[in-house]
Parts: sequence; C-alpha cells; structure tokens
Amino acid sequence: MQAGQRMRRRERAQGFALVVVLMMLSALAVIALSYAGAARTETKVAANEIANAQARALADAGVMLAVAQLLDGKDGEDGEDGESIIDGRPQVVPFAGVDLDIIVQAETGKIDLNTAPESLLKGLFEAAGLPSNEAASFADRIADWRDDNDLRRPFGAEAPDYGENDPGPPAAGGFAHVHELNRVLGMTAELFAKVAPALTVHSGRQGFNPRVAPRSVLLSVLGAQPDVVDTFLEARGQEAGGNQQLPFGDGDLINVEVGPVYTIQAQANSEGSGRFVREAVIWIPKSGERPYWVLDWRAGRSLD
Ligand SMILES: [Ca+2]
Repeated sequence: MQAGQRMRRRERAQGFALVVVLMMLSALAVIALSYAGAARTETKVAANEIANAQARALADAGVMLAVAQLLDGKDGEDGEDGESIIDGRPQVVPFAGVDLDIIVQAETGKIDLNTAPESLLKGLFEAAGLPSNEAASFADRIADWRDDNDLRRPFGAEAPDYGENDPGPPAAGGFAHVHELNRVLGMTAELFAKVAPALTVHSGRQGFNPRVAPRSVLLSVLGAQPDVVDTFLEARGQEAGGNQQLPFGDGDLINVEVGPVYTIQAQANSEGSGRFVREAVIWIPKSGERPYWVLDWRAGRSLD
C-alpha cells in the first residue's frame, strides 16, 4: 500500500519534470528560431548593401571611363572630341563583367536658361505640351528670374509675386543650377522632368549646336516638325561629326562649339538587385593645371 503510493508519487514527479523540460525546450526552440530569422534578415540586408555599393562603384567607374575618353579626344590632332559620342545617344560599355549604360551630352547642345532667347524657351514649353499662352508665361517668368530688374514682363513674375516661403528671383540674377527652375512660379515636378533634359546653365550661348542637340531641343525651334526633326537626327547619326545644318528655324540659333562642359550619366546593375545611376557635370578646360573639374555629382534618374 505505501509502496504503491510512493510509486504513483514518483510517476507524477517524473511526469511534471517531463512537462517542464518540454516547455524549456520549446522556449529554446522559439528563441533559436527568432535568432535564425534575424540573422537571415541581416544577411539579406548586408547582401543588398553590398550589391548597391557595387552598383554605385560601377556607375562611378562608368563616369570616369567617359571622362577618360573625352580627355583622350581633347588631344586629338584636329582638336575634335575624338571618338566620344557626345550627342546623348545611349551607349553600352562592358566593364568589370557588367554592361554599363552611359550617356554623354555636350552642354552646348542644350538650351541655356541664362542666355537663350525667350522665343526658344517658349518653344521648349510648347514642345513639352503646353498651350502657347502658358508657354509664353514660363518664358517671361524665366526671363524675369534671370534679369536684374524689378520690372515684371507681361506674363512674368517678380519678387512680390512669390510667396512667403520663396523670396523669388535672386538679386544678382541668373540660374546657378538647372534645378533652380523648380523655384520659378508655377513650375511643377512633372513639367520640370519634361524640360530639364533640354536645359543647361553651362553653355553660355544664345543658341545650341545642332550636331549634338537632343531631340527635345530641336523640337523647341520655331517651325520644327517632329518628322523633320527625326529625319535630321537619323542623318546626323549616320554622319558622325558631319556639319549638319538645321532644316528649320533661323541661323541665329546655331553655334558650332562642342565643349567644354558635358553631362555624363552612367547606370550600373550589379549582381543581385543592385542598381545605381550616377549623373555628373564635367568641365574639361582647354588648359590649366587640372585636366577636368567636377561641377556636379549626384544620384541620377533611371535611364530605362
Ligand atoms: Ca524683370
């Protein structure tokens, strides 16, 4: 009788111990699993960071490759830009086991915000899809932004027209950067994205060089029709370096200079999901102690 009670008591104690051990085991399993999960996430994050860093380094290398080619061309016998493609055509350059997408655009092919005639600026906004009166308004506001006076053009805007958060046109006049256009009255991000690729502050010319001008610039010229522009571009692509005359507009808008400032975009996709676009503005002076200067260096928009 006593022996039987002792045995049952021992069995209960053993059963209780088993439950405690099982609970501890499952608690340990939960802890182990959560550690494994955290480690997996961290591994994934680290892998992404490595892939992004690789893409960034590759894109930066792409810009430097393009700079090296521009510098090579500078020493060419006729002073031309050698074999560099500088009219904004996309190029695929194999480098370090990946294909880099590189675009080089001579700034003299673009419309200078500080020096372009208002008719050309109006044409740019019309080509971007704005009705004539709104396009004229933006041309006036840009002209008011860059001039040194307080006189408002018919559709323009001077300091009093801007809100409290933005003082309006700079006292010294002129755009320091294309992105400053975002501060001009009425500008939207969507419209800016459309016109910005055609604009520069580094040309300093009234007009542009049609040999290297992007399509959006050519379409901005008064009387330019899309089909005529496309035919012109096709001929230009086949006749590299040829002296192309514009089949529309007047000759006052034409200049023949190419340098010395270029926008370079380089996009790299590394293994994994890494992707980076570097956009740089490079000045290559004709002489001086430094072969080139980096005027701008930023993360760019996707080239796809
Ligand atoms: Ca003014």
